Amino acid sequence: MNVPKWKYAVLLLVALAFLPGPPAPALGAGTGAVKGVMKTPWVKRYEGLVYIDRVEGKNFAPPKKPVFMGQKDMVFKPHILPVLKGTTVDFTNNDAIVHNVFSPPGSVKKFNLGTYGVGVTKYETFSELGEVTLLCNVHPEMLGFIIILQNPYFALTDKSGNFEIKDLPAGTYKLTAWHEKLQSASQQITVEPGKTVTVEFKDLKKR
Ligand SMILES: [Cu+2]
Repeated sequence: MNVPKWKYAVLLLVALAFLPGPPAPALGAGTGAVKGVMKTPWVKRYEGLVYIDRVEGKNFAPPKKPVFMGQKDMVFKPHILPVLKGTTVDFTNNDAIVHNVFSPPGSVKKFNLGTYGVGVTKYETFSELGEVTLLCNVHPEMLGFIIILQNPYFALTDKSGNFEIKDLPAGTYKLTAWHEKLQSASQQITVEPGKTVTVEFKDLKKR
């Protein structure tokens, strides 16, 4: 019997189509972590922020709902708010007195919400990467920060400067340490699947 070669090829393809595929990857496969410490006494008073500058080829959608930046007892809460680019922040005045939230020059977004009373809601959307300082025209002691980021891979430090970013897709990244009292510093890291890279930020210079 003389079977044409192409018929064997078709049979092979049909057979391959019915073979079980590779097992589905376990949750979190292809991801690693980075942990470390920001070595500065400042972290006892104000937390630092460590983040991945950029994850290439990915677009991270901001949350659909506004993220809250409260004002309570003349303090911005949270003190530092990291958000994804495009996030709308809700500046509802949940204090017992009026506030006038604004950002000074040097912030990536300049805005002034005017003086507004208890329970009044004001919104602002942040579409540019970088740092926004929050001040209040009524209370000079009020200070807060919004840091606008490209991706959700960031972590605030604890009071000892420790941080950990988990579930990071494997790859090489620029990792940046931010602190309100210090100049930012960056280093390159390579994240491998299932592994944790350890880094240290030290000798950070005062702003
Ligand atoms: Cu105020």
